[in-house]
Order: sequence, then structure tokens, then C-alpha cells
Amino acid sequence: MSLYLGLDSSTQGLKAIIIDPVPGEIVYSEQVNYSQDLPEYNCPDGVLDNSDPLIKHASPLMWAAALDLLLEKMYQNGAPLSSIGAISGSGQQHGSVYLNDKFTDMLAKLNPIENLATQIAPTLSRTTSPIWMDSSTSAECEELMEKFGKRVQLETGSPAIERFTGPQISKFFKEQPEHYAATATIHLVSSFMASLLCGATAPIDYGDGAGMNLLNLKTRQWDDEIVEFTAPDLLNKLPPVVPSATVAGQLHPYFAKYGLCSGIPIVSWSGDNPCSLTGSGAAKPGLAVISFGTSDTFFAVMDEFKVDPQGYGHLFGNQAGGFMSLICFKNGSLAREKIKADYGVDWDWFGNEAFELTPPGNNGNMLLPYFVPEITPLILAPGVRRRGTEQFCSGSGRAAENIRAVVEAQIMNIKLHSQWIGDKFNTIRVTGGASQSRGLCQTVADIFQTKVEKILIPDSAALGSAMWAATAAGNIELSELNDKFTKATEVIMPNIQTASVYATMTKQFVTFQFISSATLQA
Ligand code: XUL
Repeated sequence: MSLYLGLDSSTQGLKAIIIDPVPGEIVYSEQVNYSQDLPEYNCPDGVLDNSDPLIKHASPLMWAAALDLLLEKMYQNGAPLSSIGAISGSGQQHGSVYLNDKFTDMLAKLNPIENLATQIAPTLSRTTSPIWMDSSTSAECEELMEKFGKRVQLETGSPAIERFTGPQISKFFKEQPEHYAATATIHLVSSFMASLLCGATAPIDYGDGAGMNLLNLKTRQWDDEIVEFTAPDLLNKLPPVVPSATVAGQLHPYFAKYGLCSGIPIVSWSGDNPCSLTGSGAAKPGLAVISFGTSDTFFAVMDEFKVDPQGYGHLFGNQAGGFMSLICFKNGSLAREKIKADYGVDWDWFGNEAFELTPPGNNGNMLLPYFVPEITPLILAPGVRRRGTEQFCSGSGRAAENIRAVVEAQIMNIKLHSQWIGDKFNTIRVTGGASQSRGLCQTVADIFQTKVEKILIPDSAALGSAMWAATAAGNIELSELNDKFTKATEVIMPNIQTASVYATMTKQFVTFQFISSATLQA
């Protein structure tokens, strides 16, 4: 029986998980970190430096180089690559890769003597890729909304959003028309990485395609009118769009040098959030997930087509069919890392002791956690504002209070912006690096007054990709994989006594946020 490989091309690195579905074991995991392992691409934390805080690009060659490096590491460390029966993967959503008309030929002829980055370099029509952290397309978003109004949200699942691929493409066309004209194909990070593995153009799945403001979720086709308005001839530059269970192609012989079998199925890659839904065991109703990653995201299965009246939440495709809701917060782990660095504490102290030293509600001390421009709510000019005692407001000393304040603000923000999905869940599963923190998990339980479950593997996007490869190519039921890989390992119950503290505090946070964010944006 085969093993299955799941990859996750995330903001800060590339991760791999190999599963054996028979005993239900994770037999191998590995990762490449862009800052540490590929410093030559000058993308610390996965982002190229730019003097404009709204512009966030990365190097697509670095993503390709990471694939070589990861597989090389796995090969050298004796990972069971020759037993892999199929591969799937997930990519940071919304990011786009621009390729010229030599890309397809070059892919078919990939030469194992050379590396991927060197071979791909001449086929890029744009050397950098805008990623999900970019907020520089407000003008393009306004144009799209002016032209199509409410229809944008009602048919693509989201109003025009700065980081979404359509507005990004529109900006590229306006700013660099010659480079746009030289572009033959525009891939998402997910379909780009899948194309490298297949040695041919891979399709975009409904899960990730829904994050572009270009896909009509009702017809499940590219929306011709919106696509045409976004940029000329764009329909001819987009890969086909397919259901998530589609086999995108077969592994190119290039990868035999790592001991992988040429020709094994490559299952369509998807976005990191749809894959994380699968890997958290939440692709069925009743569970919501908070993924604490570079971005914090909140998501849950949606059995109906429902959009967020405030416009912050999105509707994406669920790999298992139907839809999922998604709300994304940019000040996720980077905000936690910033406050941790400011006070020079370690993760153990951050995640546990800081919460033991301070009471729920933080004695009324509160802050706005916008270290970088935020997308939910939209705060283009970042800033941290404190409200509370004099010493807390000066930010000096008081490490524990400030750490609690960041986490409480993040979770109140998540609660406030996820209300539109209704009470479709009775349990929240937490995943991602920070889900290891006891204090953070208890705070989620208390602010939501909902049971919280931890699962074994915090890398739920890579796990979900491996599970999806096993389901789509190996015909193994998702329910069977859920029983084996995504059972809750710990349950955290809400402390009912904190309910009124947090109810009051959340109301105050709305006012504080409203007044302060109006000031910040002015
Ligand atoms: C979702 C989003 C992020 C990225 C990076 O809309 O922008 O979660 O997928 O993880």
C-alpha cells in the first residue's frame, strides 16, 4: 500500500508530511525555511523588502528552489520517497506567478542535471510575485466595485479585496503593460508548484480559485465579464479551473533524482486554508477552526452560499464539496513574534506564564494589535494603541500584560468578524504554531465561550494535502483518514466565570477600535 506526500508552500517556508494511511501514521515530516535556508533570495519571512509598506512581493524562484532543497533534504535523510503513491499540496492563497510563452516547453523538458530555479528563471515575465500580504490595490478594487457593484461579492464570494489575485493582475497590467503582454500564463502559488511537479500547466482548484475575485462560484467557471474587465485577454492567460479532487497530471521524470517514481499522480493543489480545513478534520459541519499562522484565519464549512454583509469574510470552495467561510487577519504570528521580541521572552513564557501572571480581561488593559496594515478590519496605516493604566499605556515593563493584551485583542477581533457565519459550530479546533500555547487556547475558549480542541499535527495544511492526495488518488475515504489523523488530542473547556468579563471587554474593544481605527486611517 502506498504512502502519500503533502506539501505546503506557505509564506515563510515549504513543509512536507508523508502519511501511511493503513496504520494512520505520519511517517516523515520535513521543512525548508526561506529566511534560514535560502537567504540568497533576500526574502526574510518570505517577503521582499519594499519601502512602501503596502507592497508585499516574494520571489517565485525561491519557491521553486525550496522544492529542490526540500526533496534533496528528504532524499538525504532517507525519507521513503520511492513508496509515495501520489502527491498533493497547498499554497499561500492569492499570490500570483507570471510566466511567458516559454514556460510550458521548458517544463516539459526539465533537465535533472540543472535545478528548477535556473531553468525557470528565463520563463518569468515578472520577476516578483505579489502575495496575500499586499494591500496596494485599493484603486483597482474601487474600479471593480464601481463597475459591477454587489455582483462581485454575490458571485465571486467576496467583494473586491486588495490581496486577491484579480485586482493584483489589474494593477500589473496598468503599471507594466509590456510585461503583462509578454505574460502567457498566470498561476496561483498552488497551481505554479503543481505545474513544476507535473512538468505541465496544472489547473486551479475551486478552493484556491475562489480567492481571486475572478471565479464565479455559482457557475464554477471564470466569470467572463469580470475577467475581461480586470485585464485584456486575461481569460487566455488563466489555467483551467477544476474540482479539488482532479488529478492534475503525473510526476515529471525530473524528480526521479530524489527517488520519487515518475508518473505518480499529482492531485490538484489548493489554498492553504482549504487544505487546513481538511487537515483539521473540519471538512464536515459542526467544527470551526482557528489557524494561528503567519496570518490568523477562522474558517468553517458552509453548507449554503452566504456572504459576509460587512465584506470582510470570504466564501471559498471546500475540497470535499460545497463551500467554506474564511476570515483572515494579517496581524497573526508576526504580531505575536514582535511583542515577544520586544520583551525578550521565550515561547514557553509567552504561551503559558504570561497568562498565569495576568487575569482574563487583563484588568481592563487593552490594545489594538496592528503592527502591520490590517485587512480585517481594513487599517491601512498600522499602529498599536494601548488603553488602560499609565504604565501599560507606556508599554514599558509589563511583558505579561502586553502579551495577554495582543492575544486577547486578536481573539476578540476574530470573534467580532466571524459572527456573520452564525452558530454553525459548537467546537473550535485550533491549529498552527501558536496553538501549542495553553494560555492562548484557554483565551479562545473563554472569549468564544465554546469548547476548544487541539489536534495532533499543527501543520494542518501539509497534513490536509497528504490526506487529500490519499482521498483523490488512492480512493481512501476522508472519514477513514479523519478517524486516523485528525482526532482531538486535548479538550479545553471555557471558564464560565470569564463570560461577562469578555462580553463587556469585547463591547469596549469595538468602540476603542472604531474610534482609534478612524483616527489611524484619517
Ligand atoms: C487567506 C489569506 C492567508 C494566506 C496565507 O485569505 O490571505 O491566509 O492564505 O496563509
